[in-house]
Amino acid sequence: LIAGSTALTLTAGLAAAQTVGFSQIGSESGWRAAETTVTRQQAEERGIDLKFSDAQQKQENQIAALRSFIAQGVDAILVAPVVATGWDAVLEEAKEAEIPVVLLDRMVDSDKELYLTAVGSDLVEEGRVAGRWLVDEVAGAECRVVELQGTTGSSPAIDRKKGFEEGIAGADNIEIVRSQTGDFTRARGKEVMESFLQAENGGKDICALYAHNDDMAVGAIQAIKEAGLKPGTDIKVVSIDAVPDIFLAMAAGEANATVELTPNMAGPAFDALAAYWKDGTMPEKFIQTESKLYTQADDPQAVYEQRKDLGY
Ligand code: GZL
Repeated sequence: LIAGSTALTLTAGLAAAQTVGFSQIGSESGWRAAETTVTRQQAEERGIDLKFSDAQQKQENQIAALRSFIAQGVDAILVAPVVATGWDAVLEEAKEAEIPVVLLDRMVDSDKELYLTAVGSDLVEEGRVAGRWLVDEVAGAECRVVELQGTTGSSPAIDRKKGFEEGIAGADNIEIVRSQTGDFTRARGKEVMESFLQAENGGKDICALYAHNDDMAVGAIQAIKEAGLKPGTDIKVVSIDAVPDIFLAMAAGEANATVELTPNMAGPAFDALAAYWKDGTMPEKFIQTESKLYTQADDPQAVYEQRKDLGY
């Protein structure tokens, strides 16, 4: 009976355009906006009918969206889970309904059997790359670092913090003296950086900022300038995402390094779903995207020109 129903589902699935529900976190950063743009483009190119839901960064809105997609009987669900915990029940319901779920760019703590696959970067490695860059950059000099963390409880915030600490582990000259969430947004990144500057002798005691994404770094750069200091020289700035505006900052000498995160998570996700819909092919549980370090040596103005129209 199972084989029959699966075959029936597969056949039925192939008949019409596939319908995919996408529960997106929100639009908290330029990177997130680009991921949405690319996902819509990928769906369009593949003839997929995409049902889009913006959760305004609230998990309860994502869970409600998933339940709605299940009720609609979509052929698959994409979800970028805002935080790592609290997904078991709704993922069980999707499994019960035989609707494959693909995680985008963030992970969940739930059992791997509850989702088809996950597409994302090695978030710990991104933090290591940022940490190693700072070790090389300060070359043994004493360096007090402040850290802007991503959304509390999200896998990027947890993993990027862990990775950076691993990256600087061998360098006793580098110390993280303050660390707080800026929720991946420019506004909060600026506000928290203002508090760091006040607490650290007007910023004179801060050698570097590590921000879990470029948007918080861009907000922090504004705060550093308003405090009368030079971002990129008085305070080194290293972050993650490689959004266009961080390359503008680098070209102006106001930021130093970023680790690229591709916004194209949907391409690999839709590829895996196409194979699954076609003949039940089970993908790897984790499809990893590449990360690349960019610094001021990489012609940031040219990189900005290449990226500025990609939907960020
Ligand atoms: C990381 C992703 C993060 C981006 C931020 O995979 O979840 O969320 O780095 C975004 O810009 O808010």
